[in-house]
Amino acid sequence: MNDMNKAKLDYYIELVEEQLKKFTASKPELQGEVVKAMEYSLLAGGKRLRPILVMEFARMCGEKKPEKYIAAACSVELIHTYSLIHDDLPCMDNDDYRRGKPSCHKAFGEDIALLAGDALNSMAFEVISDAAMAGDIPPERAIMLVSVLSKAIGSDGMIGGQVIDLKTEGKDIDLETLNVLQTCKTGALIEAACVMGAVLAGSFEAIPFAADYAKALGRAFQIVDDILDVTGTFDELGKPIGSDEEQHKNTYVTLLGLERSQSIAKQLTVEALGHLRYFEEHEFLSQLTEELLTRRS
Ligand code: GRG
Repeated sequence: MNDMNKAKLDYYIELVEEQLKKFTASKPELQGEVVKAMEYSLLAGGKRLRPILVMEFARMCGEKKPEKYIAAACSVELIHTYSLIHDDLPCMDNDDYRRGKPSCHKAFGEDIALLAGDALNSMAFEVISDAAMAGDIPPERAIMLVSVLSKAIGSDGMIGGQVIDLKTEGKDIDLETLNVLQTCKTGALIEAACVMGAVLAGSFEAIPFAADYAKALGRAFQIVDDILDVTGTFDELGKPIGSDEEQHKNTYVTLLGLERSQSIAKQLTVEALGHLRYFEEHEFLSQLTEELLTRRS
């Protein structure tokens, strides 16, 4: 990534971090424990990819100041963080570490971690509706955001993907089933983020192009995630490696092997870059998309 785009990435990340701090800072002390748990997981780092996608799509779709949508963009990070907290719970993947720190339930207990995830989930929709009520987003666009986001994370989206994941552990599945699992579990939220950017900018004709890009990126992203679970280190990933194999998960690597997975991720990245050509100023996102293929965290 060139220096200008690196500076832009850093700027976006800074905006996201500042906004996430505001979400929990304004909460009362009475429910202190759950707020601390929300804050702990929200501010534990992470690439902040999803809110960046929202803002960048809004910008590429003609919004001169995508920063003004920072709160709505972060709604997707609230959902992402909730999904990570719940995914780490003993009844799900039972992971002790996340983003280099003890996972939320290890730090706060299962009860509080479960509730922190629930509260982040509702906060995402509170944030979007509050932005509309404050006049920051036209109401009809806010309704569309709620529609896009809620569909992406329900039983036809993220939750559905998690169910397929749980129910196919230790069983042989074919590539088609793995693709459905991925599309729901990882792909749906990434697609929602890209589409939400187009919606925020009022560029409804761009939605199919944003969605096509997101589908290719989302699959490449998951394949790289599977590869890193085998080739990464604890320091890079902030969690133990080899957990997919330990839990008998179906992944692109277990199904296709490392080499073929790498080659498909590359192919999908090229496809994603092709979809970006619809957008005039796509250089930043093109570079970010390429970097995500070779990421180490
Ligand atoms: C249990 C509600 C519930 C949902 C579970 C999305 C999900 C479904 C679980 C999250 C765990 C997981 C491995 C999802 C696959 C998607 C993925 C690659 C997540 C990691 O996203 P990154 O790399 O994480 O963007 P950071 O830490 O950078 O934000």
